[in-house]
Amino acid sequence: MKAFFTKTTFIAIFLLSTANLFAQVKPDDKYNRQEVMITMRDGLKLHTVIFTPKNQTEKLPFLMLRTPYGVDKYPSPEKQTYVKDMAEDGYIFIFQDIRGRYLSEGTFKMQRFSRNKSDAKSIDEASDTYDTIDWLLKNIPDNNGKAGIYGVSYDGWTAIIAGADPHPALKAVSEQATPSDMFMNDDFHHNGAFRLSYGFEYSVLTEAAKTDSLYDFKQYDTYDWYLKLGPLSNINKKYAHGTLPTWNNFIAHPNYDTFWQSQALPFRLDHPRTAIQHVSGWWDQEDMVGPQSAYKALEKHDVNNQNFIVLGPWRHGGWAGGEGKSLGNIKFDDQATATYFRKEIQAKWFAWYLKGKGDGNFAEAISFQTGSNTWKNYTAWPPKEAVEKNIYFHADGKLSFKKPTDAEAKEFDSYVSDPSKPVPYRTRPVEETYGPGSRWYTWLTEDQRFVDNRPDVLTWQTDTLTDDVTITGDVIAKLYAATSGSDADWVVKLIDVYPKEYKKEPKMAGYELMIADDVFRGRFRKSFSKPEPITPGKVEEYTIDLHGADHVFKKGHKIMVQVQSTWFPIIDRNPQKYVPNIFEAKESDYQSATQKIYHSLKFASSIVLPVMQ
Ligand code: PG9
Repeated sequence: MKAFFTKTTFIAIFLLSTANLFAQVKPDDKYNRQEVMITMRDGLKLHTVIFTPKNQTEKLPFLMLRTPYGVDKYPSPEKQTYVKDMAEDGYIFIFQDIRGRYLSEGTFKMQRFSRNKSDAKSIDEASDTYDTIDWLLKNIPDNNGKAGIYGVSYDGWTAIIAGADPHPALKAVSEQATPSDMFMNDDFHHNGAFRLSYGFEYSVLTEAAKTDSLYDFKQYDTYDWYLKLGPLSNINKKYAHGTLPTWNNFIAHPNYDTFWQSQALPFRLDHPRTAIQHVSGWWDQEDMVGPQSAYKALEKHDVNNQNFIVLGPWRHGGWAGGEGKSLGNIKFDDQATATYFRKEIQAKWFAWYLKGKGDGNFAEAISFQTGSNTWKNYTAWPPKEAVEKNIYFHADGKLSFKKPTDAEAKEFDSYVSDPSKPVPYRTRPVEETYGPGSRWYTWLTEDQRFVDNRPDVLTWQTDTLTDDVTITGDVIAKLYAATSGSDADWVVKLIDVYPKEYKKEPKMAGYELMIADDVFRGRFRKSFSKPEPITPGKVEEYTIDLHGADHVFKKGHKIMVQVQSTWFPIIDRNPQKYVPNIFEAKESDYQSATQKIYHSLKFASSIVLPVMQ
């Protein structure tokens, strides 16, 4: 394992102004810095950095971030792009290393979430936040008795968990890209399909050492490494040797059992106990769904209207740094979407809930609609105005809002899926996730033409659109499919195809941009807890949640759907022969299979689109 700054470096470079990256205290800093070890209820101490304004003239709230990625190098808050706007307004900033990471004591446990409340000494991330706030209120003078918490991803998760069981002084939580359910979506699995490269590399990142570490692949293109790995059991046999608790949990819990369910936010959250803002990126390569599903879970019980959602054209954490005028090759008409979020949404929201500043008028859902590139306010998410419309697959690669008839030329299209030649999920080289030069951050915006001619990827597309088609809300694929094997993965991608000639930006002509996509592991079609083999040759219906979108397919563009059965190495290879636990599959279990996607009157595969009228 290579131990050096990895995710921390990435986050630091991204969030902080680079000139001040490793500066701790500078004469021109607007904040004083102190470092303390705060004692938790079980006696263990957490490393905490506290910044107070040098010329504080009023009592101020605390604004906290709790992270596994190391806080020691954070510069004065006005020099951190992410919180600069709030720093200029004045808060007492608290940055804390969570248990077992960097300079805090104790042992790290992935998403430590449910203490035994009958034991006064029992701890989790919520109790650690509670104890920290309690200490701050008593020990840091000139506070106004209120606290807020924010953060991206793991730090978003520590924020939402703090809010699920809050200290009474915790009034506002901005969870940004929290994972919500690690079996159904987010970092470790999607619909039961295992996120191999992320699952392995993140286990190493956080569990191989107390500080971030990268696995040393000794080669640049990890596609080859993962392919040569063979069956998943080789990770422990050859490399990890049982030392990574999270990897061991993947093996021990191949199905949606209580291990996964009891940590999933929809099972844990009841009603909002503080004001809460959820922030999600349309092209978040790690936790796009988490905030949407957490918002949904809380919204059912939001009697005091304190649950809000913000959706934007961002990658994972893209709103926290940079301007947000583009993502990968996609441009947003020169609009600084990330700057806007930080100044007009995040800063105003905290100012209202922690200081009573502003008018307190926040839309229920704020979304940057892609395609039209406009900010929208909605009174509900998904908005009630959207109407479900199926767009159907047809013979000859056609896609249309008309249902297939009996007179279609053929009932299905087929391809051979060979696990020894899996479709890369992004263009090679597939750099290690957080390694140097990695293009991981924008892969969801890559031009899908790179797989167009593969024989194991099927494509359907509409004629050129004569009017805009706006979709706002949840997108669902209804696939009727059969396999010659006894298990199969189904990857479905909804794509915006740019015109062949595109004067606005000539090099984007013909670009194939994914708008919604996901994978479904066939064994879970009836139950995620009790997988079942597929009967070879039998047509089955698969309902695949492709999640939210707010996008305009513009007049002159086309709508495309691609279907494939491998997406490697982000998703592990399905052996395509049913085995009880894929983590224990043998090399000989991996076999080719013929996949058929139906588009007949009886088996009319389609995508259900939330079309705005
Ligand atoms: N996506 C990362 C993560 C969060 C929570 C658990 C595991 C991974 C992150 O960016 O923090």
